[in-house]
Amino acid sequence: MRLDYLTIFPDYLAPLRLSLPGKAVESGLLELHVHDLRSWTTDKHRTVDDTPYGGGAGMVMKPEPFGAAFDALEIEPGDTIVFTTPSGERFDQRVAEDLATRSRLVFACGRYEGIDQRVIDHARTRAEAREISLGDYVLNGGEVAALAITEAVVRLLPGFMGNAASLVEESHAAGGLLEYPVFTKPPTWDDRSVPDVLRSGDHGAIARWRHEQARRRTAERRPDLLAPSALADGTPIERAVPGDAGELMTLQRACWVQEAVANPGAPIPAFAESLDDVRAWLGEWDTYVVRRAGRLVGAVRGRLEPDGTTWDIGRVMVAPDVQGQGLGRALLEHVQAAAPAAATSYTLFTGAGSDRNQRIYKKAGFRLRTDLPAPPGAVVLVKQRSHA
Ligand code: JD8
Repeated sequence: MRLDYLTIFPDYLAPLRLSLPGKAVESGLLELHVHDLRSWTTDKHRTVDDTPYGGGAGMVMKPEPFGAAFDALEIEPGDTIVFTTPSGERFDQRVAEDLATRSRLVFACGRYEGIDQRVIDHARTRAEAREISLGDYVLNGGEVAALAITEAVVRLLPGFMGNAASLVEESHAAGGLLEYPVFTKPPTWDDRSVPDVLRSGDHGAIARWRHEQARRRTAERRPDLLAPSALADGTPIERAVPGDAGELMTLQRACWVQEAVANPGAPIPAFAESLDDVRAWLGEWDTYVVRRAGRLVGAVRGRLEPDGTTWDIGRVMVAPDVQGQGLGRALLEHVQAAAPAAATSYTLFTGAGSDRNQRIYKKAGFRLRTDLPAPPGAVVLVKQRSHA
């Protein structure tokens, strides 16, 4: 990837050479070019700004230097010009992942009151042009944003980060949760000990603990990052609590009575479970419920398998009298969105004879996997998680 920066403060971008490992530049993975915009001025004062048409405070950056710079840098259609600006699209991990697919980014860093609009309009005629904001606060120029965007993008380039696995776990990847708490030696410091589970060697328990910690942190600090918590009609999708066990048992019996009648004698755990059984699994699964008029009418559960990367989905349940309204699909989407960042695939079981359910899951992107073990009378469907 080639990175160009147009700025009137080239020294501001000197940290680029410190923060991006030199070996990435030496290996050719990265090409960095910082340009002083004044190189493309033509007057003796090297003027880059002028008073705003229409009046108002401050100065506006003139279009000519940018135009001359774009020509000199030979910017072409396959390039991407990034204008950092408070009025741009909000920069986040998804934008970083998108920009990381480009072969060349040219950062146009404004100052003063901003860049003459005709520069942006011109840029759109010769390349992809993106106006990107670092966040909802006002800086004095675009260089800080260019540095932040650069770091977030470059670290995603294949081969840049030594341990690619750490990229997968990161919280803001694919709409994930906040980071879980991390610990290192010594085992006790300031009379504070590292959680026992992290020293247990039980990778499944560790993954579940980390997921729960991340969920708790996210719910406390950034509930907006949690999976969409409502149906299209505004009905909330809520986390089940232990007190929901009775209604969940009733719902699952209602949902499976049809299957039990259709398949006499078939083993249907969901139909046979007691209230204590439901209470038990409620403590092990992330379970989500939907209520209508105070009645529990839909539920779904998910949990991370011991491998730490497979999100196990189960008990997609919709009360028989409200089926056919898209509630099952919404619950299935919700439980996928709620999967932890570490999850790379989803898996679920359904009745071997449940053609309708299998059609629904296949339509949702799941694929039948007859090569994988399944409980008696059931089949496995799997879906790879897309990080789009
Ligand atoms: C580029 C000039 C200053 C902005 C008058 C203050 C990004 N998230 C962000 N906040 N601020 C910027 C940003 C600010 C800039 C320029 C980016 C060029 N300014 C101007 C308008 C109001 N002054 C940014 N990315």
